[in-house]
Amino acid sequence: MADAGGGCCSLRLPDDSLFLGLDCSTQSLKATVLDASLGIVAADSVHFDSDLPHYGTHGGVRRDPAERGRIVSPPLMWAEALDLLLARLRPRADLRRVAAVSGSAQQHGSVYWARGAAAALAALDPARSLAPQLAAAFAAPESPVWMDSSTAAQCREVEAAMGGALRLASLTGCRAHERCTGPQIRKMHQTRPQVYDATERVSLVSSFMASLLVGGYACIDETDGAGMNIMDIATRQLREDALQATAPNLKGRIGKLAPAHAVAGKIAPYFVQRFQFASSCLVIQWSGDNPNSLAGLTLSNPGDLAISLGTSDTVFGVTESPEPTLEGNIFPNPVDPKTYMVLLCYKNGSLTREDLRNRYAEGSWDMFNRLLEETALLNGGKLGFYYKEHEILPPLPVGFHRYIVKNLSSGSLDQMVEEEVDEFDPPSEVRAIIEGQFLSMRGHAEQCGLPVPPKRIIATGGASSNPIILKIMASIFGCPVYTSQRSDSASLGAALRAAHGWLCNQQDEFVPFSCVYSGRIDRTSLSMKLAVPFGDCKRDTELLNNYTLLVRKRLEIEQKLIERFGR
Ligand code: XUL
Repeated sequence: MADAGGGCCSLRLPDDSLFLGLDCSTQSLKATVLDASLGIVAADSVHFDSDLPHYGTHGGVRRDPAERGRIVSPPLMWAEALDLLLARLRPRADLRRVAAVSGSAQQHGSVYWARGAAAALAALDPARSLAPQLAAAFAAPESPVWMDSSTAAQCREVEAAMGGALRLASLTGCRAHERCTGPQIRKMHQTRPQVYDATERVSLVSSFMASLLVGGYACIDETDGAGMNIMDIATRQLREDALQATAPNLKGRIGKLAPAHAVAGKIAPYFVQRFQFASSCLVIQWSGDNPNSLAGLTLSNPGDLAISLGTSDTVFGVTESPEPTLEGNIFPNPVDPKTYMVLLCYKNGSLTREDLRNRYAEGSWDMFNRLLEETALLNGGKLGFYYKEHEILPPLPVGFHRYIVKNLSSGSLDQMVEEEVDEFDPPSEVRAIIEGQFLSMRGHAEQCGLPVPPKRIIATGGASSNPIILKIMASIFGCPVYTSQRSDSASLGAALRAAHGWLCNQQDEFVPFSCVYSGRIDRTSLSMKLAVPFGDCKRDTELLNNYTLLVRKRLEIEQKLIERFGR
């Protein structure tokens, strides 16, 4: 029997087994293969824009020139990427030894399968690749993805039908954000009824990929399912009222939900014959990329905060009693059915940082860092709000806004006044984007009930390799910052979840996630590195108090901007 806590566990993964984790993110499909002692055997990736240029994506997506805010990706591209990635992986990892595979995918995106697609999935011919066999399997050749912001009208309709934004958040885990799948499905039903009528099944990107692997429709997992506005966050069942508020005859098109640790099925004969997987290989439910990162970072203690600095910036932590708010998303914890994860998601992440680098630091990260180091902490009260994409948090359209906050030294919010300006000097612009992003994260994390200051932050994603950015993060949050040894925490998390699902299946009951890694963390890819220590000297405490004031001021200004420009 497994132990109940996070301590030692007598369960072992078979010595010669491998566990495959895939991550279908916005820009690429990645793979991480772990052996039974959690060492990384192989890792690889397929980059959508450069490896599959015939789909014409930029950053993995297509922006509709005819409809502002409509952002989509072709699901056929994800299927082709799976073939390509497995072909690349095969010479480097013995796929016959893979005991279980699981995956991670960008959250919220929806795939519309055409009538007859289930039959096509069940009859995949290993002599031909996936793409031509599935070309006719979609009722919509383009899937709306998490970056889409074209559903404002549907969001308001769903919220009104469900008794308001906050009530919807307390019932389903979040208000109707534009990227949430329910409003996206409603829009499909309203604006492209021929597509909705022709749809046999709706998958999330995660369950879409799992469906390819099992050769039939895989369930949506309860964690990623919480990003749809149709699942009851307490019972983890579809809600009749929310389904009705979304689209007619939806329940059958969604199918059943399953826990993230459950088996979706055995791997389909297509993959056995084409890539030499064992026919006993289990496919464990796929889930969203943020939940998989939580697993990959082995985040388990309240007070641990993860900040991922990628295409989207996300902030997440574990809690037993989540607070529904208008800002955050609550998802079931993918590796612990008793707890939840709270997530904040920003659309303006790395692409916006890059834009500011190009404008003010001659396109060079070295110069960007030099400018950060030349400028003082608190940036002389200069607050920047940079939205190159329509932002989710706060809900504001594209635009840059700059303010100088005066009298910060008064120590009192009442005496601090802000003046709007057109521009800062280039070094201050550079500091303002970085400080601004962290001030916003700190303010909103606190509002969602996540502990601030946290005990520690684990930083991941592309920009977490920038030590100067991490130093600013530590000063603003008032805690040490760690980095994970691996940048691909989502595919690593998926590989660990594959092992977890395999163990749960073998034991025929849920076993604690810690059984997968207990006693092995320090010797494996799961170990953390202290990137920025945090002292509690008087200077740091004073600085933290000043940042607290600046956070409050920033949230105040955000509200004013929402009143002026928000919808
Ligand atoms: C989370 C969200 C994004 C995507 C990015 O709610 O929309 O983080 O999951 O892939």
